[in-house]
Amino acid sequence: PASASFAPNTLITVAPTGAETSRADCPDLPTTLAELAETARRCQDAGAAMIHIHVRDDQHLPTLDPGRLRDAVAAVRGASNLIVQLSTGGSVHDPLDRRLAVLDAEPDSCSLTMGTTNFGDDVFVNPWPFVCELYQRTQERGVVPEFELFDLGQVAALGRLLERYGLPFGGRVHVDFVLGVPGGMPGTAAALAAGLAALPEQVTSWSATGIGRTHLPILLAALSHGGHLRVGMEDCLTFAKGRPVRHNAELVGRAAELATLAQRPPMPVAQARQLLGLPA
Ligand code: KMH
Ligand code: ZN
Repeated sequence: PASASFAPNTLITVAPTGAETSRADCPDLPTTLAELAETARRCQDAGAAMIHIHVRDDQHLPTLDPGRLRDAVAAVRGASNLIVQLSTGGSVHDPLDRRLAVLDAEPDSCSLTMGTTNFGDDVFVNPWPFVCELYQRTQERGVVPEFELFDLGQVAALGRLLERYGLPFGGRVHVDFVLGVPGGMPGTAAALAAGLAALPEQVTSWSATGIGRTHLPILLAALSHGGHLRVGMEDCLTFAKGRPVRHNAELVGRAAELATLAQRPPMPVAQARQLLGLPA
């Protein structure tokens, strides 16, 4: 099973921006298209193969504006070869129809969260009919989903989804555990192990990310369990105690070093496309 097999190399995904942090609180957060493009280039150089994108508007606020999403996809493709994954999670305030329309921007991949989660003081809303609708649209549009798992029940829900609608476009099933959200699974190795033990048999690869102070422990746990990595300022703004992250490439570079130390160096983009079932 995917949970037990050790991939030769490590897919590193960077999630550089997110929807929760304000530019005022974090001036180094990349929010403009130029910053996104520069981030993509530097993160690829540092070892990333995929980028998970949340877009901001001219006021640096989260947006799902269709034109802006298309521009972001073009900006990243112009600056790098990274696999482009758009967030369909958006922010907790985004309506479901806007989130479905993200696929119109024609990314390689999109995030697809497997259930509703309390999200700090907010609620990240993912009703089952929405999950099914979004999944079927990815199949129709030829977009490879990355299933986001914030809680153990969502792992079981993925099994139900795959049973009912079959495999994703490309035939591979890649999931990402997001641990440490207040309201979701805690950011512990034990929670990750429980998630891995529950994975449906169709899953072919997995990554994990820990939010906030769980970032580094979960990175190490993922490496030691043979998984892939997601890092970035969406998930973690502190590089070390008292030392903020200055650039996403720092987090990617550290992940690449640790993966190399674990004898699973960063996966080149071409190999990552194969892993995810994307055309060469
Ligand atoms: N911003 C969160 C509410 C995703 O990108 O798909 C949802 C999120 C998950 O970040
Ligand atoms: Zn996201």
